[in-house]
Amino acid sequence: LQIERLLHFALENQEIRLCYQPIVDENKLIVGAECLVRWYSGRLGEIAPMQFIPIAEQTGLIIRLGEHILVTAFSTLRDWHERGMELQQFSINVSVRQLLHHDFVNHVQVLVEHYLSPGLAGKVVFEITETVIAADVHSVVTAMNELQRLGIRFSMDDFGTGYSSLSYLKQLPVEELKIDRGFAHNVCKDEESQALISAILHIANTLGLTVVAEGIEKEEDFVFLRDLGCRCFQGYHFSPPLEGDDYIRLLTHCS
Ligand code: G
Ligand code: G
Ligand code: MN
Ligand code: NA
Repeated sequence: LQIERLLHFALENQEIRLCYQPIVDENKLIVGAECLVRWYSGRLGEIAPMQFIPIAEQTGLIIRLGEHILVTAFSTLRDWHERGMELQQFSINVSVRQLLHHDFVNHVQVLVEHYLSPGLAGKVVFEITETVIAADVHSVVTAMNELQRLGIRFSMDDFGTGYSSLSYLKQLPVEELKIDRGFAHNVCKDEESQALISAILHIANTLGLTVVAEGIEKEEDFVFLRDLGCRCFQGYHFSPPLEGDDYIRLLTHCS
Protein backbone atom coordinates (compact mmCIF):
# COMPACT_ATOMS: atom_id res chain seq x y z
CA LEU A 1 0.00 0.00 0.00
CA GLN A 2 2.86 2.33 0.77
CA ILE A 3 4.45 1.58 -2.60
CA GLU A 4 1.14 2.38 -4.34
CA ARG A 5 0.85 5.74 -2.58
CA LEU A 6 4.48 6.63 -3.27
CA LEU A 7 4.11 5.60 -6.90
CA HIS A 8 1.36 8.20 -7.38
CA PHE A 9 3.70 10.75 -5.86
CA ALA A 10 6.59 9.50 -8.01
CA LEU A 11 4.62 9.99 -11.23
CA GLU A 12 3.78 13.56 -10.29
CA ASN A 13 7.30 14.41 -9.15
CA GLN A 14 9.53 13.10 -11.91
CA GLU A 15 10.99 10.32 -9.80
CA ILE A 16 10.48 7.79 -12.58
CA ARG A 17 13.07 7.76 -15.33
CA LEU A 18 14.39 5.45 -18.01
CA CYS A 19 17.77 3.84 -18.50
CA TYR A 20 18.91 2.38 -21.80
CA GLN A 21 20.84 -0.86 -22.17
CA PRO A 22 22.74 -1.34 -25.43
CA ILE A 23 21.90 -4.32 -27.63
CA VAL A 24 24.93 -5.40 -29.69
CA ASP A 25 25.57 -7.58 -32.74
CA GLU A 26 28.08 -10.42 -33.16
CA ASN A 27 30.86 -7.84 -33.64
CA LYS A 28 29.85 -6.09 -30.42
CA LEU A 29 28.61 -3.06 -32.38
CA ILE A 30 25.62 -1.31 -30.82
CA VAL A 31 22.49 -1.91 -32.86
CA GLY A 32 19.79 -0.90 -30.40
CA ALA A 33 18.65 -0.24 -26.88
CA GLU A 34 16.19 -1.60 -24.34
CA CYS A 35 14.44 1.00 -22.18
CA LEU A 36 14.38 0.00 -18.50
CA VAL A 37 12.38 1.92 -15.94
CA ARG A 38 14.11 3.29 -12.82
CA TRP A 39 12.53 4.77 -9.69
CA TYR A 40 14.59 6.87 -7.32
CA SER A 41 12.17 7.56 -4.47
CA GLY A 42 12.85 10.57 -2.24
CA ARG A 43 11.44 8.55 0.66
CA LEU A 44 12.73 5.02 0.07
CA GLY A 45 15.74 5.42 -2.23
CA GLU A 46 16.05 3.30 -5.36
CA ILE A 47 13.21 0.82 -5.80
CA ALA A 48 13.68 -2.07 -8.25
CA PRO A 49 11.14 -2.65 -11.06
CA MET A 50 10.61 -6.18 -9.73
CA GLN A 51 9.23 -4.53 -6.58
CA PHE A 52 6.91 -1.95 -8.09
CA ILE A 53 5.91 -3.22 -11.56
CA PRO A 54 3.81 -6.09 -10.13
CA ILE A 55 2.11 -3.64 -7.73
CA ALA A 56 1.49 -1.19 -10.57
CA GLU A 57 -0.08 -4.05 -12.55
CA GLN A 58 -2.31 -5.16 -9.67
CA THR A 59 -3.52 -1.65 -8.86
CA GLY A 60 -3.98 -0.47 -12.45
CA LEU A 61 -1.35 2.21 -11.99
CA ILE A 62 0.59 0.50 -14.78
CA ILE A 63 -1.64 2.42 -17.22
CA ARG A 64 -0.35 5.81 -16.04
CA LEU A 65 3.13 4.49 -15.43
CA GLY A 66 3.15 2.89 -18.89
CA GLU A 67 2.05 6.15 -20.52
CA HIS A 68 4.83 8.00 -18.76
CA ILE A 69 7.33 5.37 -19.94
CA LEU A 70 6.08 5.58 -23.53
CA VAL A 71 6.23 9.37 -23.62
CA THR A 72 9.75 9.32 -22.18
CA ALA A 73 10.90 6.56 -24.53
CA PHE A 74 9.44 8.16 -27.67
CA SER A 75 10.93 11.57 -26.89
CA THR A 76 14.31 9.92 -26.33
CA LEU A 77 14.05 8.07 -29.64
CA ARG A 78 13.18 11.32 -31.41
CA ASP A 79 16.01 13.17 -29.69
CA TRP A 80 18.55 10.51 -30.64
CA HIS A 81 17.26 10.49 -34.21
CA GLU A 82 17.65 14.28 -34.43
CA ARG A 83 21.25 13.88 -33.22
CA GLY A 84 21.88 11.50 -36.10
CA MET A 85 22.11 8.37 -33.94
CA GLU A 86 20.73 5.59 -36.09
CA LEU A 87 19.59 2.41 -34.34
CA GLN A 88 18.01 -0.70 -35.76
CA GLN A 89 15.73 -1.11 -32.80
CA PHE A 90 14.47 0.63 -29.70
CA SER A 91 12.78 -1.79 -27.32
CA ILE A 92 10.16 -0.92 -24.70
CA ASN A 93 8.69 -3.34 -22.14
CA VAL A 94 4.90 -3.43 -22.24
CA SER A 95 2.83 -5.34 -19.69
CA VAL A 96 -0.22 -7.41 -20.69
CA ARG A 97 -2.58 -5.22 -18.73
CA GLN A 98 -1.28 -2.20 -20.63
CA LEU A 99 -1.50 -3.94 -24.01
CA LEU A 100 -5.12 -4.95 -23.39
CA HIS A 101 -6.28 -1.59 -22.03
CA HIS A 102 -9.11 -0.31 -24.25
CA ASP A 103 -7.35 2.99 -24.92
CA PHE A 104 -3.83 1.67 -25.43
CA VAL A 105 -3.73 1.44 -29.22
CA ASN A 106 -5.31 4.91 -29.62
CA HIS A 107 -2.89 6.34 -27.16
CA VAL A 108 0.13 4.81 -28.87
CA GLN A 109 -1.15 6.14 -32.21
CA VAL A 110 -1.40 9.68 -30.82
CA LEU A 111 2.12 9.42 -29.39
CA VAL A 112 3.56 7.97 -32.62
CA GLU A 113 2.03 10.84 -34.61
CA HIS A 114 3.26 13.42 -32.12
CA TYR A 115 6.79 12.18 -31.49
CA LEU A 116 7.92 10.00 -34.35
CA SER A 117 8.61 11.03 -37.93
CA PRO A 118 7.53 8.53 -40.58
CA GLY A 119 9.81 5.50 -40.45
CA LEU A 120 10.89 6.05 -36.87
CA ALA A 121 7.97 4.02 -35.50
CA GLY A 122 9.51 1.09 -37.37
CA LYS A 123 12.40 1.15 -34.88
CA VAL A 124 10.07 0.60 -31.95
CA VAL A 125 9.83 -2.91 -30.55
CA PHE A 126 7.37 -3.72 -27.78
CA GLU A 127 8.64 -6.49 -25.49
CA ILE A 128 5.85 -8.65 -24.16
CA THR A 129 6.08 -11.78 -22.02
CA GLU A 130 4.58 -15.22 -22.28
CA THR A 131 1.98 -14.15 -19.70
CA VAL A 132 -0.02 -12.77 -22.67
CA ILE A 133 -0.97 -16.39 -23.33
CA ALA A 134 -2.98 -16.43 -20.12
CA ALA A 135 -5.03 -13.53 -21.49
CA ASP A 136 -7.68 -13.69 -24.19
CA VAL A 137 -5.55 -14.49 -27.25
CA HIS A 138 -8.04 -12.93 -29.66
CA SER A 139 -7.83 -9.54 -27.89
CA VAL A 140 -4.06 -9.80 -27.71
CA VAL A 141 -3.74 -10.53 -31.43
CA THR A 142 -6.16 -7.71 -32.33
CA ALA A 143 -4.19 -5.17 -30.31
CA MET A 144 -0.89 -6.40 -31.71
CA ASN A 145 -2.15 -6.25 -35.30
CA GLU A 146 -3.37 -2.68 -34.84
CA LEU A 147 -0.06 -1.64 -33.33
CA GLN A 148 1.78 -3.36 -36.16
CA ARG A 149 -0.12 -1.16 -38.60
CA LEU A 150 1.50 1.81 -36.87
CA GLY A 151 4.88 0.25 -37.65
CA ILE A 152 5.55 -1.24 -34.23
CA ARG A 153 7.21 -4.66 -33.97
CA PHE A 154 7.05 -7.25 -31.18
CA SER A 155 9.48 -9.31 -29.18
CA MET A 156 8.80 -12.18 -26.77
CA ASP A 157 10.75 -11.37 -23.61
CA ASP A 158 12.11 -13.85 -21.03
CA PHE A 159 11.60 -16.56 -23.62
CA GLY A 160 11.82 -20.07 -22.26
CA THR A 161 10.70 -19.31 -18.73
CA GLY A 162 6.97 -19.67 -19.37
CA TYR A 163 5.22 -23.02 -19.32
CA SER A 164 2.78 -22.55 -22.17
CA SER A 165 2.77 -24.43 -25.45
CA LEU A 166 4.88 -22.98 -28.25
CA SER A 167 1.93 -22.86 -30.66
CA TYR A 168 1.26 -19.26 -29.70
CA LEU A 169 4.40 -18.28 -31.63
CA LYS A 170 2.44 -19.02 -34.80
CA GLN A 171 -0.56 -16.98 -33.66
CA LEU A 172 1.15 -13.85 -32.39
CA PRO A 173 2.89 -11.40 -34.75
CA VAL A 174 6.21 -11.66 -32.93
CA GLU A 175 9.48 -11.04 -34.81
CA GLU A 176 12.03 -11.57 -32.06
CA LEU A 177 12.72 -13.88 -29.12
CA LYS A 178 14.74 -12.72 -26.13
CA ILE A 179 16.34 -15.70 -24.47
CA ASP A 180 15.99 -15.34 -20.73
CA ARG A 181 19.21 -14.44 -18.96
CA GLY A 182 18.97 -17.62 -16.88
CA PHE A 183 19.99 -19.64 -19.97
CA ALA A 184 22.92 -17.46 -21.02
CA HIS A 185 24.50 -17.36 -17.59
CA ASN A 186 27.47 -19.77 -17.64
CA VAL A 187 26.13 -21.34 -20.83
CA CYS A 188 29.63 -22.30 -21.98
CA LYS A 189 29.83 -24.72 -19.03
CA ASP A 190 26.22 -25.86 -18.86
CA GLU A 191 25.15 -28.55 -21.31
CA GLU A 192 21.46 -28.29 -20.47
CA SER A 193 21.39 -24.56 -21.24
CA GLN A 194 23.31 -25.27 -24.44
CA ALA A 195 20.70 -27.81 -25.54
CA LEU A 196 17.84 -25.44 -24.72
CA ILE A 197 19.41 -22.51 -26.54
CA SER A 198 20.14 -24.70 -29.59
CA ALA A 199 16.49 -25.71 -29.63
CA ILE A 200 15.35 -22.08 -29.32
CA LEU A 201 17.66 -21.04 -32.19
CA HIS A 202 16.27 -23.86 -34.29
CA ILE A 203 12.67 -22.79 -33.63
CA ALA A 204 13.57 -19.18 -34.35
CA ASN A 205 15.25 -20.07 -37.66
CA THR A 206 12.29 -22.17 -38.70
CA LEU A 207 9.80 -19.39 -37.92
CA GLY A 208 12.04 -16.58 -39.26
CA LEU A 209 12.46 -14.88 -35.89
CA THR A 210 15.53 -13.02 -34.68
CA VAL A 211 17.04 -13.92 -31.32
CA VAL A 212 18.57 -11.72 -28.63
CA ALA A 213 20.57 -13.47 -25.90
CA GLU A 214 20.22 -11.56 -22.64
CA GLY A 215 22.27 -11.45 -19.46
CA ILE A 216 25.70 -11.98 -21.05
CA GLU A 217 28.27 -11.37 -18.33
CA LYS A 218 31.33 -13.18 -19.68
CA GLU A 219 33.31 -13.23 -22.92
CA GLU A 220 33.23 -17.07 -22.95
CA ASP A 221 29.44 -17.11 -22.92
CA PHE A 222 29.31 -14.50 -25.68
CA VAL A 223 31.76 -16.47 -27.89
CA PHE A 224 29.90 -19.70 -27.25
CA LEU A 225 26.51 -18.23 -28.18
CA ARG A 226 27.91 -16.42 -31.19
CA ASP A 227 29.38 -19.67 -32.50
CA LEU A 228 26.05 -21.37 -31.85
CA GLY A 229 24.37 -18.81 -34.15
CA CYS A 230 23.09 -16.01 -31.90
CA ARG A 231 23.31 -12.65 -33.64
CA CYS A 232 22.21 -10.14 -30.97
CA PHE A 233 23.32 -9.80 -27.36
CA GLN A 234 22.65 -7.81 -24.24
CA GLY A 235 24.30 -7.90 -20.83
CA TYR A 236 26.72 -6.39 -18.36
CA HIS A 237 29.64 -7.79 -20.40
CA PHE A 238 28.89 -5.16 -23.06
CA SER A 239 27.23 -2.49 -20.97
CA PRO A 240 24.87 -2.12 -18.02
CA PRO A 241 21.71 -0.04 -18.48
CA LEU A 242 22.89 3.58 -18.92
CA GLU A 243 21.55 7.07 -18.35
CA GLY A 244 20.58 8.65 -21.67
CA ASP A 245 23.64 10.93 -21.74
CA ASP A 246 25.99 8.00 -21.09
CA TYR A 247 24.32 5.98 -23.83
CA ILE A 248 24.89 8.85 -26.27
CA ARG A 249 28.54 9.11 -25.20
CA LEU A 250 29.09 5.38 -25.63
CA LEU A 251 27.45 5.28 -29.04
CA THR A 252 29.38 8.36 -30.21
CA HIS A 253 32.72 6.87 -29.11
CA CYS A 254 31.99 3.48 -30.61
CA SER A 255 31.12 4.66 -34.09
O1 G B 1 15.84 -3.29 -15.02
P1 G B 1 15.60 -4.57 -14.24
O2 G B 1 16.47 -5.75 -14.58
O3 G B 1 15.65 -4.38 -12.76
O4 G B 1 14.08 -4.99 -14.61
C1 G B 1 13.46 -6.01 -13.94
C2 G B 1 12.14 -6.35 -14.61
O5 G B 1 11.29 -5.21 -14.74
C3 G B 1 12.32 -6.93 -15.99
O6 G B 1 11.64 -8.15 -16.03
C4 G B 1 11.68 -5.95 -16.90
O7 G B 1 10.97 -6.63 -17.93
C5 G B 1 10.74 -5.16 -16.03
N1 G B 1 10.73 -3.80 -16.55
C6 G B 1 11.77 -2.96 -16.65
N2 G B 1 11.41 -1.80 -17.23
C7 G B 1 10.08 -1.91 -17.51
C8 G B 1 9.12 -1.05 -18.13
O8 G B 1 9.42 0.05 -18.59
N3 G B 1 7.83 -1.52 -18.22
C9 G B 1 7.47 -2.74 -17.76
N4 G B 1 6.18 -3.12 -17.90
N5 G B 1 8.35 -3.59 -17.19
C10 G B 1 9.65 -3.18 -17.07
O1 G C 1 12.92 -9.11 -18.10
P1 G C 1 13.77 -8.15 -18.84
O2 G C 1 14.59 -8.82 -19.86
O3 G C 1 13.08 -6.97 -19.40
O4 G C 1 14.82 -7.59 -17.78
C1 G C 1 15.99 -7.02 -18.13
C2 G C 1 16.73 -6.84 -16.83
O5 G C 1 17.97 -7.54 -16.82
C3 G C 1 17.05 -5.39 -16.54
O6 G C 1 16.55 -5.09 -15.29
C4 G C 1 18.55 -5.33 -16.50
O7 G C 1 18.98 -4.44 -15.47
C5 G C 1 18.96 -6.75 -16.21
N1 G C 1 20.23 -7.12 -16.81
C6 G C 1 20.76 -6.61 -17.93
N2 G C 1 21.95 -7.20 -18.22
C7 G C 1 22.16 -8.11 -17.24
C8 G C 1 23.22 -9.05 -16.99
O8 G C 1 24.19 -9.19 -17.72
N3 G C 1 23.08 -9.83 -15.88
C9 G C 1 22.00 -9.75 -15.03
N4 G C 1 21.97 -10.55 -13.99
N5 G C 1 20.99 -8.88 -15.26
C10 G C 1 21.06 -8.07 -16.35
MN1 MN D 1 12.81 -6.81 -21.44
NA1 NA E 1 14.25 -10.73 -20.67
